[in-house]
Amino acid sequence: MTLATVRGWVRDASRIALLSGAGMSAESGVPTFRDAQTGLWARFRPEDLATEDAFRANPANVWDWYAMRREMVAKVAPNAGHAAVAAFQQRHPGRLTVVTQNVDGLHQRAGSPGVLPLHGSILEDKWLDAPRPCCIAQPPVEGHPPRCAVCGNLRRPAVVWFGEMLPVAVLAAAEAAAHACDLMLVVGTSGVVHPAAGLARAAAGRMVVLNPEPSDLDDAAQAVLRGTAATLLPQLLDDNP
Ligand code: BV8
Repeated sequence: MTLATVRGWVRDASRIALLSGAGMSAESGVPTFRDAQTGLWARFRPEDLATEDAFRANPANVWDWYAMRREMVAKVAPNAGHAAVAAFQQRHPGRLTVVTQNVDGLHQRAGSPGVLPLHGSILEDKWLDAPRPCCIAQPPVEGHPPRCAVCGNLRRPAVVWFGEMLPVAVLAAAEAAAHACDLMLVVGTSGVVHPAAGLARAAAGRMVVLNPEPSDLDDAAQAVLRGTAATLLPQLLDDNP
């Protein structure tokens, strides 16, 4: 299928779901997890660090990994792909829903409304164990990680770790968007992580993969556009006939 065909599908679609992964933010300078196996995070395997067990075993190590990523995310900006999606949403209120696996907040910073963040946010923290009155009574003591001065409860990144449930309401809204859409654009994901990747296969409408490389979702797609988010999305979402 060509870009022109998919542009026609976008034009004809009344409800579009967009599922994004780490590749959506690659052109903003955020390494993807695939790159992590070779790139900046070569020394860390996300699956080994992004778990509650890893955090409990070595809170400082995991906290510092997230602090480094948070610092990096604070320095980057949304790219032309994020901007094209947000602009389309502003021109066509309610017609496109963003469901993201990313924790970097770049869709939100680009101005996309109603983003469904399946895996939470790297920019926020929460208590590791259910907070007690002492945890709420005063600010946590600074540290790697910060902790409650009284009971020692730790702060942790407000992301969904491997082995943790996704936020129920966010996942339900994402599933509803997939089931209601007549077109799903799957942008920058290897399709390896579940249940997020399953949303692409649950799309009621046509499913289109946008990815410079083959992905685990290509076989289920009605079209695969080999290209990057910042190149393809402005071409797909520009409203021109
Ligand atoms: C759950 C937040 C169950 C953290 C993330 C054993 C035990 C428990 C669970 C499992 C298990 N085995 C399997 C599972 C399921 C597991 C899973 O899927 N594992 C994988 C590794 C097989 N899933 C879970 O654990 C989920 N929870 O199952 O709970 C449960 C049920 C009941 C009760 C209790 C529990 C939770 C999964 C969420 C994990 N958290 N993120 C953090 O960020 O640190 S996932 C994390 O990795 C990212 O958020 C992202 O979603 C994922 C990486 O995937 P991608 O986004 O696809 O990124 P990737 O680098 O892989 O690919 C990038 C793509 O972009 C590539 O295709 C590339 O070609 C492309 N690209 C590159 N440049 C560009 C581009 N595309 C476009 N433009 C470009 N410029």
